[in-house]
Amino acid sequence: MMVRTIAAALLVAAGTANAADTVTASAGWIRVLPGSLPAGGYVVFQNTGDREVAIVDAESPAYGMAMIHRSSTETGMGRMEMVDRVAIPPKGTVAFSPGGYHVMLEHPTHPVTPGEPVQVIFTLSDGKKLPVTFVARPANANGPKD
Ligand SMILES: [Cu+2]
Repeated sequence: MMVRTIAAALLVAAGTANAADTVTASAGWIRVLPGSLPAGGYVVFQNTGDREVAIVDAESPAYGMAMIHRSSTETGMGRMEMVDRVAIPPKGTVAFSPGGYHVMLEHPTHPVTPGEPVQVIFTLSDGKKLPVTFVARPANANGPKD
């Protein structure tokens, strides 16, 4: 009787500690470029929890390689660098957008065409996975719908 009560309490605790539930993603889109050029993925993350959660990795079944990059024009020339983690502050949002953070998607496993949904699975700093559906957009797109 006692043991059962404790087990139930542990299950409840484990459920509320699920940080993946506190991080959501919206407005995901991918700018598909011609040929075999890498595609940039953009999305907005929201953390509704009380603790910082970081994005630490990304993968996609539609691409052989997915990396988290950040673009900068600090030197006056466009360049980008690999990023190990992107922290989403408690009660905060972080936008991946052209000119800033993006998911760099390379080596498509099939020709990705505009309008197609593309799944990207992010790994969070607590080990949880966050699957997000992006929409493929043409090279001249500026957002998920325009
Ligand atoms: Cu990049």
